[in-house]
Amino acid sequence: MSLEAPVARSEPKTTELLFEPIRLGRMLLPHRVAMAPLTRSRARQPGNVPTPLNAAYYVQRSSAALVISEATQISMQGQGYAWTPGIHSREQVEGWRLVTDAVHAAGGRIFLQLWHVGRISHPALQPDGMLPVAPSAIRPAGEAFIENDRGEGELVPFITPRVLDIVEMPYIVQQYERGARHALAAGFDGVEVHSANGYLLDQFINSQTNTRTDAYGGSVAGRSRLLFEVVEAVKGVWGGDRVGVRLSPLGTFNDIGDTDPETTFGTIAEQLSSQDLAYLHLVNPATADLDQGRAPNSRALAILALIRAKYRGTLMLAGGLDRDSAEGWLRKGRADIIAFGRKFLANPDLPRRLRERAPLNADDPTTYYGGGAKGYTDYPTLEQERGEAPKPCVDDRWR
Ligand code: 8OZ
Repeated sequence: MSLEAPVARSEPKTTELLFEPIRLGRMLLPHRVAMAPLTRSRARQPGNVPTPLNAAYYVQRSSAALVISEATQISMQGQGYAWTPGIHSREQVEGWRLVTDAVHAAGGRIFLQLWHVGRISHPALQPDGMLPVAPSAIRPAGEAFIENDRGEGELVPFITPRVLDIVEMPYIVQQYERGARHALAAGFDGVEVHSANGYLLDQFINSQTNTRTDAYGGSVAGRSRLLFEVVEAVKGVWGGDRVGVRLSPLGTFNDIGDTDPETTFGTIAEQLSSQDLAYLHLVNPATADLDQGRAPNSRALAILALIRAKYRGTLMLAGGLDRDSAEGWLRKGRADIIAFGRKFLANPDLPRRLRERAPLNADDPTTYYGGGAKGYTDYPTLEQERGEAPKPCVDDRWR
């Protein structure tokens, strides 16, 4: 018999950064595979209220390091697409409570994304058929997704928005503050301020959509004033360590653009750095390149490096990455956490699949927006595929 102490047998230790724990504010995330915010347009009508079906969808994905909810309008004025959920009514708060309770019971963590679309809307979605609001009266190219008289989704051309008067600005900030308070009441772990993808805060930030000559336009300080007022108000509700901010430097979605994005977003990143936030979340400016199998363009890599240098807190990055490129980008120090959107949509157990290098389900773009359980809660886990667990028995009766 050996006199040596028995060697403890354990699983081989992974050295992959994707599966290393990381601190986020006051939470300890078990790994670095987050779920990106994804618009799915399946809130109950009327009232844009989250449902048990929505809770089933989120709980299926609760093994994410952090779930970030779909963009959620903070007011009727802030809505820009049919059937997206809100966080401004009592019913919506109660609906979100179903989601947060289910995610927490499954051991997950979930932030709510606070959303005001600004000009990316239409009178058909606005209270009393009013005009959408924006920093400047500039009509976006493209079409709004509304519900028509037959209750179907329909695309209609955007219209020219109404300019926000400077006296209205405190009321915009109050909408975000109320949304933050409601998110707290609904049981979330924190909030992400949606300041990306051409919506209201991004419309103020980008020079192409903001031609104001008052305190909310002009210099980067002026164009980012609303964002920082919102961050201050939301921090007042949550504390900085439970607040994230999402930006999309070099973004063009929703007809947005800036004449000097390096200065604009570099300056904002530097100023966000002293806010002691939970994280800064970037939409990867190289997403289109990566989606098309190309190397990331040099301007995208350079602005990422610039923001990484200016922002000293935790950086989350979303868009276009797969398992190996995500790991590679973490190793290169380009980000600390990787958020996956389309891959999480189609693979409820994505962290496990990535860890095991299991094949991934393909996502179905025809069921991204609207509808019920199909293309929403019926993507199988590995266990279900292998017949080791019952198929998801969620159907439209949940609505
Ligand atoms: C796609 C369709 C509708 C909304 C975003 C909230 O881009 C969105 C969105 C994306 O941030």
